[in-house]
Amino acid sequence: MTDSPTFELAYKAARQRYSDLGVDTDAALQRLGTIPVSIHCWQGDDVGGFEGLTDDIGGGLAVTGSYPGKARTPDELRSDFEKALSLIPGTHRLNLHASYAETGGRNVERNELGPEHFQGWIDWAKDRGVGIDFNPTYFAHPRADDGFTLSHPDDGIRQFWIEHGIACRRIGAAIGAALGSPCVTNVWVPDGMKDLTVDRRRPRERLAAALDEVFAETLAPACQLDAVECKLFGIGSESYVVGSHEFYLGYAITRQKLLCLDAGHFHPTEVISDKISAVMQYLDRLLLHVSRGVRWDSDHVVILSDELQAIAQEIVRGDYLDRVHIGLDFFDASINRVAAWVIGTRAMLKALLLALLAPIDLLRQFENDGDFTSRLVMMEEQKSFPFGAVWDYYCLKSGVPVGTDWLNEVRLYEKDVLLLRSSASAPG
Ligand code: RNT
Ligand code: ZN
Repeated sequence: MTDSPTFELAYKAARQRYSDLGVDTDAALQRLGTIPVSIHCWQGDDVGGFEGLTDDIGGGLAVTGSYPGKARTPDELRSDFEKALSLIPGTHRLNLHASYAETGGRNVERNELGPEHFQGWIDWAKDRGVGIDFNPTYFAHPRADDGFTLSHPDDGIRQFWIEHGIACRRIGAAIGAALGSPCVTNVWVPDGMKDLTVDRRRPRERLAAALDEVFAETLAPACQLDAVECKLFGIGSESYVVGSHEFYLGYAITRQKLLCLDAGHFHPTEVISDKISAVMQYLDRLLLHVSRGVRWDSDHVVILSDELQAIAQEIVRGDYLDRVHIGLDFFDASINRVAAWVIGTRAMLKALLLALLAPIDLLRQFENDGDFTSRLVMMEEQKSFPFGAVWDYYCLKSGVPVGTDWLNEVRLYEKDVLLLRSSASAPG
């Protein structure tokens, strides 16, 4: 087994290699430690939530796999999430959906939800020093069954969903106030059509008007920030999505909202990394749903892919770390769910570290000089720089397992906790 002094030694050598390129590894690690990743609660229970309204999550979302041990209660979910946090370096946030309300067994309509239904989450977060972000839930509900919510042609149904949005912003504000850190409340609606539609205009007019009602109340940005998330298509909304990219880009700019870019919500060869510096010309803040689409918006667990590295590079190189909120959005039920959180979040942090370690001054100089040969050589050579030694050292210093050691802890947790969860032992 590699011991701590060996990791320290490896780091020392790596620090020297990087400093030869003008890169300060200590500064990079210090910066990395200040970047929160908003980790989505819904990887822990296959986007189930605790309302029990439907078996099907709807909304054109699909979670595949039946790995044992999914969280069935808020306490189980919090315990699993804490296990994941203990294996991830840094201080991060929880991204919560309205469908994870704790109503004490009572049926509370979504338009009647209040901060009191999230007190358990708030107390827990306060205790552990994590921030919370929030999302109204516009799916997994009988009134979302026909695929329309905020743009629904029926006034009553539309009004119900408007009230849900209003309620969720107030919950977000209460969360932000309680935790002393702004809660980003992100609106995503599934609204769209499976087949060709003859009226693309009116649903969009209704959506814009409904959103204006949702956002009518002024809430302190120190507590609550609004985001809107676009999408290209979903299952059952292949031909038309009301809240498309152009729709929400225009909405976010004109209403001064955050735009949410989900990595899986564009054409398969389109990447969000290239969109960051474009939309940031016009927006104050951006929210990312870092995901991994495989052929479609499949929400695979995030890995250290080229695109993930490009996303991190764009955030770092554009100097956007204080204006871009990094959230994760994936759900895979075919592997251990705690491991999925750890894999995805560690990958995100690795990508950020790689970006922080790039000899960007040198690369910029090559580019400005028109020396594209040196630029390409440096980009390639830096790939085999001892990044791993810096990452290992960061994990060591952060008090989390180095390398694959974290999996042993997940395996133990699986044996002692997750595998004991079966339908027979469902808590009352
Ligand atoms: C759906 C959106 C949305 C959801 C979550 C659960 O395509 O990406 O962000 O994944 O709200
Ligand atoms: Zn998303």
